[in-house]
Amino acid sequence: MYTLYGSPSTAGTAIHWMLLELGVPFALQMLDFDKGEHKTPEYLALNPDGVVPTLIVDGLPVTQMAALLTLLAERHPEANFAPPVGSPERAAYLSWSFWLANSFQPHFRAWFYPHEPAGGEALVAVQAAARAKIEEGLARLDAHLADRDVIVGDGFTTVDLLTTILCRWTRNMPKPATTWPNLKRYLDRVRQRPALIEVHAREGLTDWIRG
Ligand SMILES: N[C@@H](CCC(=O)N[C@@H](CS)C(=O)NCC(=O)O)C(=O)O
Repeated sequence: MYTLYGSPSTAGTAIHWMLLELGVPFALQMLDFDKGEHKTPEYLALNPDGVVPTLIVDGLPVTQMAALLTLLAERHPEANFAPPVGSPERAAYLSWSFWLANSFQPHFRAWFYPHEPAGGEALVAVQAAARAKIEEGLARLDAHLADRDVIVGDGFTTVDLLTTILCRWTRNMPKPATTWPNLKRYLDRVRQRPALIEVHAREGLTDWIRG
């Protein structure tokens, strides 16, 4: 039994979605950011960064959205959410996972929390730079998807799940991911997945899922 600490429409949503895809039992602790529930000493003992998600796995807290997706894919190999170790697609799977988490995702942190790198100054400049890097990344994903239905191999993997969640975060940005035609085609297909529709319903999210 897993316990997920999340909050609606966050990186926690990715793990919530993955757990629903897998159909495994889990308990859900939704933290109220407005009440600072992610900054209490009890929660900081689980996740020292004071962010979501945190997943309790076999009694121990595990953090980082991308790591958790890969871990869950490994723990439930029958669901085929990651190419097996040693398979031809494994290198591309790891490369895209790390690019999304290490190179692409941090620009979203800068976009949504521009005071962190700027220290309260130059918020506009930080957001402009973050926007440019996010749009550059979206263009790369769009080009990659020109002749493909998924990011890696032939089946839906955690790389697609991560890509979709990050694209969702652009929905209120000046140039959302759906502006790019290949990405739109891809996201329109992913948005039909029952578990993604279900996680929107469970987190009370009504925007974006219907296009
Ligand atoms: N690198 C972390 C980032 C997680 C993250 O930034 N989570 C955001 C929500 S999407 C959060 O908890 N923000 C609350 C805060 O920073 O106070 C991960 O991938 O898990």
